[in-house]
Amino acid sequence: MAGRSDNKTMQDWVKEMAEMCQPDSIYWCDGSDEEAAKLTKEALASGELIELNQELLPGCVYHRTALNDVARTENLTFVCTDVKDDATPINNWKSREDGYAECREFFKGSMKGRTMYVVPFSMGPVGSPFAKYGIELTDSIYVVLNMKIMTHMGQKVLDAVGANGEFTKCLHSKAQLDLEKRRIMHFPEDNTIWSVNSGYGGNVLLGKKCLALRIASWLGKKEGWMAEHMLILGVEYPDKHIEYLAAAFPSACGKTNLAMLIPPEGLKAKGFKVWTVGDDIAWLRVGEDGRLWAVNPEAGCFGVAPGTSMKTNPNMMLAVQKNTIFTNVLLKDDGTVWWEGHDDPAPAHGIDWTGKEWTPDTKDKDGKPVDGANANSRFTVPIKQVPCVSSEVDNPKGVPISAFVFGGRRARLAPLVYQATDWEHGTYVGATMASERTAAQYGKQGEVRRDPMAMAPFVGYAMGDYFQHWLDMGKKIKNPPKIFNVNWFRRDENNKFMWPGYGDNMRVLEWILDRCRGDVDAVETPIGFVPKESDIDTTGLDIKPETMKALLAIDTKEWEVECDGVEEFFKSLGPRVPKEMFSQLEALRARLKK
Ligand code: OXD
Ligand code: MN
Repeated sequence: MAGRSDNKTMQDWVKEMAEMCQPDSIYWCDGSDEEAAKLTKEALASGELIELNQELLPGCVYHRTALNDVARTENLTFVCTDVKDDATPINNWKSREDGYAECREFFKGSMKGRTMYVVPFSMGPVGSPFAKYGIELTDSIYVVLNMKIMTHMGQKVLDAVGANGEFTKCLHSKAQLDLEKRRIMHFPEDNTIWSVNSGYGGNVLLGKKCLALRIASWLGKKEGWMAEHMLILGVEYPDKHIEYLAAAFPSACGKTNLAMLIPPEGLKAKGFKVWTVGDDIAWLRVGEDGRLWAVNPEAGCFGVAPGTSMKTNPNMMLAVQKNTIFTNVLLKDDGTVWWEGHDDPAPAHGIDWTGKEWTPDTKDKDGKPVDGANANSRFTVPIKQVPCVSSEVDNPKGVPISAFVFGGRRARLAPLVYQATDWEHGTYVGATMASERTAAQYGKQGEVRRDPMAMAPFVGYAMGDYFQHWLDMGKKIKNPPKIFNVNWFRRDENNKFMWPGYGDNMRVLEWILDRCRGDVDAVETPIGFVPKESDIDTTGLDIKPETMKALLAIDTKEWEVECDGVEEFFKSLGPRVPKEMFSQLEALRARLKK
């Protein structure tokens, strides 16, 4: 049975959008499994999806995007507001009027010959005080099926919105997948998102980056809460007590792996366990107890496939054995899938993400080996299939956060871990995060980019105001999380990673949470508190004491250069950067000089 709503505003809006896009028909989704089965069948028949081996991968399907449509297109993503300075300088900006006018041309008649699906979804458990409701209109079955995994979707949302409730108006059309006419537009003042000419997840699953980060960050500033690009995990102590932390890393820096890590043997033997609440986004509110409480607004994971293996992320490998949508990976002859970094050796033959015959010897016209899977190929999987999913994942109240962890990919400079002295310093630490570019964005890989709180592509308003919002929140939280920075990616003079990473990162999390519990002290340095070497448990790890020393070392000369880079960055953000950020910078410079 199709979805039903008596919300007149919603019905009028659907009608108006349909008049512009001119679909052949309109279908209101109810979110049922029967509906998903029917739509899957249709998409298999049209070729939008390919069926995988149902014995080996039950419920799994495969999808290829257009060749020019494999990642988020930040250069085509806009925040459209009345006042330009409310959105810039990091966001691309258009006035509301110009944003609508330009896109209207691209949407006109874009759904001819297709069905418009009306997808009611909730970010956050339906009925939770955190929840935000949205309706996505789309002409893509791939989008509908992904939304069913990634959000809480269906009739229950229409019921919760009721006749008068608010919802974010999301419009998506693949149109002709024309890169020239691709636009991802946010109208925070109208609680509206328009996305056209793309079929890539980050651009078209409008509940995720568009609503749960860009629009939500705007709402959070207005309403006094936070929408952050953070995983949420719980660490269970031997005494069964669970401490939660939230961590922000730029795209494709191993966030999904960290969210579901398996502690190394020594720590497992001590009784530590990790429980996953979320792998990408956290919404945080101040609770009655004065702590910050977090929910994961999503219901699924949209993870990067290459590099995922039983070594890097066994929980995820187990999760993606059923009911998973694979996008742009290599399709094997037996109807299963493979990607670079998979546990299995490369198959002798397959069809690559571009739809071409592939063997491990395939080379491009310059003689370079060709990958079978796109570097940003993905799997979409219900979070409940992750074996270590937290029992709190649907708790409408969320979980209390003891620590915030920031991190980036820095070959030098940042030590393995350090702790900020207080909330304001922590805000500075987050604001000055930087990382090397990854495959999740178009552009040159390897280049260093400043990425405050890993939110550079996702803050729906001016970055200076966002820093101010962090400072304002600090004043409201009586028992704020402690703030840390980690760097798993430090390299030695031979350019080799010094830290093993993956499950061994638990050794660092243990120190972080011990700091929160007041169980361990630290060395005070100009940049913050750093562990004593002996306080990171390296039992069973083949790591030399001098490597540990190098991992925790601070080179004041390098940090002085970093300060110059930070100053330049803050200045580039214009006059809205709070003065506290500049005083933090000057205080750091003074400490480095001492
Ligand atoms: C993601 C991203 O897909 O951050 O999560 O790009
Ligand atoms: Mn992300």
